[in-house]
Amino acid sequence: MRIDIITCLPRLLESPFNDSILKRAQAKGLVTVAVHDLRAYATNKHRTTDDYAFGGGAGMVMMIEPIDRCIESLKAQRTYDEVIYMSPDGELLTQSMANELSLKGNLIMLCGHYKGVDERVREHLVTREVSIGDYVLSGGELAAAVLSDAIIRLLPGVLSDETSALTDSFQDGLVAPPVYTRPAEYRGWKVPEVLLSGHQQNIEQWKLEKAIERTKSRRPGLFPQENS
Ligand code: 6GU
Repeated sequence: MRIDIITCLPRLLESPFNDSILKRAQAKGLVTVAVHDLRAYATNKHRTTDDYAFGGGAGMVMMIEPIDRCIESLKAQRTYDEVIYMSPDGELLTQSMANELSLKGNLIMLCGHYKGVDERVREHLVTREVSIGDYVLSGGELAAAVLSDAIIRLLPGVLSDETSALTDSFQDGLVAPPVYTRPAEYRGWKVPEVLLSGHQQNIEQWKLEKAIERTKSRRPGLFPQENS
Protein backbone atom coordinates (compact mmCIF):
# COMPACT_ATOMS: atom_id res chain seq x y z
CA MET A 1 0.00 0.00 0.00
CA ARG A 2 1.00 3.58 -0.60
CA ILE A 3 -0.34 6.71 1.13
CA ASP A 4 0.46 10.18 -0.22
CA ILE A 5 -0.37 13.00 2.16
CA ILE A 6 -0.66 16.54 0.82
CA THR A 7 -0.18 19.30 3.37
CA CYS A 8 1.05 22.86 3.83
CA LEU A 9 2.54 21.81 7.21
CA PRO A 10 4.65 18.72 6.45
CA ARG A 11 6.59 18.86 9.73
CA LEU A 12 3.38 18.14 11.65
CA LEU A 13 3.45 14.66 10.13
CA GLU A 14 7.06 13.76 10.88
CA SER A 15 6.83 12.15 14.29
CA PRO A 16 3.66 10.03 13.91
CA PHE A 17 5.21 8.12 11.01
CA ASN A 18 8.70 7.86 12.47
CA ASP A 19 8.06 5.81 15.56
CA SER A 20 6.77 2.45 16.68
CA ILE A 21 4.36 0.48 14.49
CA LEU A 22 4.06 2.98 11.62
CA LYS A 23 7.83 3.27 11.36
CA ARG A 24 8.26 -0.51 11.42
CA ALA A 25 5.53 -1.03 8.80
CA GLN A 26 7.44 1.27 6.43
CA ALA A 27 10.81 -0.30 7.25
CA LYS A 28 9.36 -3.73 6.43
CA GLY A 29 8.14 -2.38 3.07
CA LEU A 30 4.49 -3.05 3.91
CA VAL A 31 3.49 0.56 3.28
CA THR A 32 5.04 3.67 1.76
CA VAL A 33 4.01 6.98 3.26
CA ALA A 34 5.03 10.08 1.31
CA VAL A 35 4.34 13.57 2.64
CA HIS A 36 4.13 16.34 0.03
CA ASP A 37 4.61 20.01 0.85
CA LEU A 38 1.93 21.94 -0.98
CA ARG A 39 4.15 25.01 -1.12
CA ALA A 40 6.38 23.19 -3.59
CA TYR A 41 3.46 23.29 -6.04
CA ALA A 42 2.65 26.97 -5.58
CA THR A 43 3.12 29.08 -8.69
CA ASN A 44 3.20 32.62 -7.32
CA LYS A 45 6.22 34.61 -6.20
CA HIS A 46 5.79 34.08 -2.47
CA ARG A 47 4.77 30.42 -2.87
CA THR A 48 1.48 30.98 -1.07
CA THR A 49 -1.17 28.27 -1.16
CA ASP A 50 -4.09 30.24 0.28
CA ASP A 51 -5.95 33.43 -0.55
CA TYR A 52 -8.86 35.59 0.61
CA ALA A 53 -12.38 34.20 0.17
CA PHE A 54 -14.49 35.59 -2.67
CA GLY A 55 -17.45 37.39 -1.20
CA GLY A 56 -15.56 38.15 1.98
CA GLY A 57 -15.79 36.50 5.37
CA ALA A 58 -13.18 35.60 7.93
CA GLY A 59 -10.33 33.24 7.13
CA MET A 60 -8.24 32.19 4.19
CA VAL A 61 -9.12 29.56 1.59
CA MET A 62 -6.71 27.01 0.13
CA MET A 63 -6.28 27.64 -3.59
CA ILE A 64 -7.14 25.00 -6.18
CA GLU A 65 -4.07 25.38 -8.41
CA PRO A 66 -1.29 24.08 -6.11
CA ILE A 67 -3.56 21.23 -4.98
CA ASP A 68 -4.42 20.31 -8.57
CA ARG A 69 -0.77 20.44 -9.62
CA CYS A 70 0.26 18.21 -6.75
CA ILE A 71 -2.50 15.65 -7.36
CA GLU A 72 -1.79 15.66 -11.11
CA SER A 73 1.90 14.95 -10.52
CA LEU A 74 0.98 12.00 -8.29
CA LYS A 75 -1.61 10.66 -10.72
CA ALA A 76 0.99 10.77 -13.48
CA GLN A 77 2.99 8.19 -11.51
CA ARG A 78 0.28 5.74 -10.46
CA THR A 79 -3.47 5.16 -10.24
CA TYR A 80 -5.20 6.10 -7.01
CA ASP A 81 -8.15 4.30 -5.42
CA GLU A 82 -9.28 7.36 -3.50
CA VAL A 83 -8.42 11.03 -3.12
CA ILE A 84 -9.53 11.69 0.45
CA TYR A 85 -10.13 15.19 1.77
CA MET A 86 -9.74 15.40 5.54
CA SER A 87 -12.53 17.62 6.78
CA PRO A 88 -14.68 17.93 9.92
CA ASP A 89 -17.82 17.75 7.75
CA GLY A 90 -16.72 14.50 6.06
CA GLU A 91 -17.97 10.94 6.57
CA LEU A 92 -17.21 9.81 10.15
CA LEU A 93 -14.25 7.44 10.47
CA THR A 94 -15.27 4.04 11.84
CA GLN A 95 -13.50 0.70 12.15
CA SER A 96 -15.42 -0.59 9.17
CA MET A 97 -14.21 2.34 7.04
CA ALA A 98 -10.62 1.64 8.16
CA ASN A 99 -11.10 -2.05 7.28
CA GLU A 100 -12.38 -1.11 3.83
CA LEU A 101 -9.57 1.40 3.12
CA SER A 102 -6.93 -1.10 4.29
CA LEU A 103 -7.79 -3.21 1.22
CA LYS A 104 -6.90 -0.41 -1.22
CA GLY A 105 -3.59 0.04 -3.00
CA ASN A 106 -2.91 3.77 -3.35
CA LEU A 107 -4.51 6.57 -1.36
CA ILE A 108 -4.12 10.34 -1.40
CA MET A 109 -5.02 12.27 1.76
CA LEU A 110 -5.41 16.02 1.39
CA CYS A 111 -5.18 18.02 4.60
CA GLY A 112 -7.42 21.04 4.85
CA HIS A 113 -6.51 24.21 6.70
CA TYR A 114 -7.83 27.69 7.47
CA LYS A 115 -11.44 27.90 6.29
CA GLY A 116 -10.94 24.89 4.04
CA VAL A 117 -10.24 24.35 0.36
CA ASP A 118 -11.79 26.05 -2.65
CA GLU A 119 -15.06 24.16 -3.19
CA ARG A 120 -13.99 23.18 -6.73
CA VAL A 121 -11.33 20.91 -5.18
CA ARG A 122 -14.09 18.97 -3.44
CA GLU A 123 -16.29 18.93 -6.54
CA HIS A 124 -13.69 17.85 -9.07
CA LEU A 125 -10.57 16.41 -7.44
CA VAL A 126 -11.70 14.62 -4.28
CA THR A 127 -13.45 11.21 -4.29
CA ARG A 128 -14.17 10.95 -0.59
CA GLU A 129 -14.28 13.16 2.52
CA VAL A 130 -13.40 11.87 5.98
CA SER A 131 -13.77 13.33 9.49
CA ILE A 132 -12.31 11.72 12.60
CA GLY A 133 -15.00 13.02 14.94
CA ASP A 134 -17.42 15.78 15.77
CA TYR A 135 -14.97 18.43 16.92
CA VAL A 136 -12.81 20.87 15.00
CA LEU A 137 -9.04 20.52 14.68
CA SER A 138 -6.71 23.27 13.45
CA GLY A 139 -5.98 21.29 10.32
CA GLY A 140 -6.36 17.91 8.66
CA GLU A 141 -2.80 16.71 9.46
CA LEU A 142 -3.50 15.05 12.79
CA ALA A 143 -6.66 13.56 11.32
CA ALA A 144 -4.66 12.14 8.37
CA ALA A 145 -2.20 10.62 10.87
CA VAL A 146 -5.11 9.04 12.77
CA LEU A 147 -6.68 7.67 9.59
CA SER A 148 -3.32 6.35 8.36
CA ASP A 149 -2.62 4.63 11.68
CA ALA A 150 -6.06 2.99 11.72
CA ILE A 151 -5.42 1.66 8.19
CA ILE A 152 -1.75 0.68 8.41
CA ARG A 153 -2.07 -1.43 11.57
CA LEU A 154 -4.54 -3.64 9.67
CA LEU A 155 -2.13 -4.48 6.84
CA PRO A 156 -0.99 -8.11 6.93
CA GLY A 157 2.37 -8.44 8.68
CA VAL A 158 2.30 -5.05 10.42
CA LEU A 159 1.30 -6.30 13.86
CA SER A 160 3.68 -8.91 15.23
CA ASP A 161 0.85 -11.11 16.50
CA GLU A 162 -1.28 -11.42 13.38
CA THR A 163 -4.42 -12.08 15.35
CA SER A 164 -4.22 -8.97 17.46
CA ALA A 165 -6.00 -6.63 15.03
CA LEU A 166 -8.84 -9.16 14.96
CA THR A 167 -9.24 -8.93 18.73
CA ASP A 168 -9.25 -5.12 18.77
CA SER A 169 -12.17 -3.23 20.18
CA PHE A 170 -14.85 -2.64 17.48
CA GLN A 171 -13.76 -5.49 15.17
CA ASP A 172 -16.57 -7.69 16.54
CA GLY A 173 -18.84 -4.78 17.42
CA LEU A 174 -17.70 -5.00 21.04
CA VAL A 175 -15.15 -3.02 23.03
CA ALA A 176 -12.22 -5.02 24.41
CA PRO A 177 -12.44 -6.75 27.81
CA PRO A 178 -10.20 -5.59 30.70
CA VAL A 179 -6.60 -6.89 30.75
CA TYR A 180 -4.16 -7.48 33.60
CA THR A 181 -0.48 -8.31 34.06
CA ARG A 182 1.81 -9.16 36.97
CA PRO A 183 1.68 -8.85 39.91
CA ALA A 184 -1.46 -10.90 40.61
CA GLU A 185 -2.04 -8.74 43.69
CA TYR A 186 -0.98 -5.11 44.19
CA ARG A 187 -1.86 -3.13 47.34
CA GLY A 188 -4.58 -5.69 47.96
CA TRP A 189 -6.08 -5.16 44.45
CA LYS A 190 -6.49 -8.60 42.92
CA VAL A 191 -6.58 -9.86 39.36
CA PRO A 192 -9.82 -11.82 38.68
CA GLU A 193 -9.30 -15.43 39.81
CA VAL A 194 -10.48 -16.95 36.55
CA LEU A 195 -7.56 -15.40 34.62
CA LEU A 196 -5.09 -17.23 36.88
CA SER A 197 -6.97 -20.54 36.69
CA GLY A 198 -5.39 -21.84 33.50
CA HIS A 199 -8.85 -23.01 32.40
CA GLN A 200 -8.86 -21.60 28.85
CA GLN A 201 -12.54 -22.19 28.15
CA ASN A 202 -13.63 -20.37 31.32
CA ILE A 203 -11.20 -17.56 30.52
CA GLU A 204 -12.62 -17.07 27.02
CA GLN A 205 -16.16 -17.15 28.44
CA TRP A 206 -15.20 -14.51 31.03
CA LYS A 207 -13.60 -12.25 28.40
CA LEU A 208 -16.69 -12.40 26.21
CA GLU A 209 -19.00 -11.63 29.15
CA LYS A 210 -16.86 -8.66 30.18
CA ALA A 211 -16.72 -7.36 26.59
CA ILE A 212 -20.52 -7.55 26.31
CA GLU A 213 -21.02 -5.95 29.73
CA ARG A 214 -18.61 -3.11 28.89
CA THR A 215 -20.12 -2.46 25.50
CA LYS A 216 -23.63 -2.28 26.96
CA SER A 217 -22.63 0.06 29.76
CA ARG A 218 -20.12 2.29 27.96
CA ARG A 219 -21.13 2.22 24.31
CA PRO A 220 -24.76 1.07 24.11
CA GLY A 221 -25.03 2.41 20.56
CA LEU A 222 -22.35 -0.04 19.42
CA PHE A 223 -24.07 -3.13 20.73
CA PRO A 224 -24.91 -5.27 17.67
CA GLN A 225 -28.45 -6.26 18.74
CA GLU A 226 -29.38 -2.66 19.46
CA ASN A 227 -27.74 -1.43 16.32
CA SER A 228 -29.39 -3.42 13.55
CL1 6GU B 1 -10.50 15.54 9.11
N1 6GU B 1 -10.11 18.02 9.95
C1 6GU B 1 -10.26 19.01 10.82
N2 6GU B 1 -9.73 20.19 10.57
N3 6GU B 1 -10.96 18.89 11.95
C2 6GU B 1 -11.50 17.69 12.18
C3 6GU B 1 -11.36 16.61 11.32
C4 6GU B 1 -10.65 16.80 10.19
N4 6GU B 1 -12.03 15.57 11.82
C5 6GU B 1 -12.55 16.00 12.97
N5 6GU B 1 -12.23 17.27 13.19
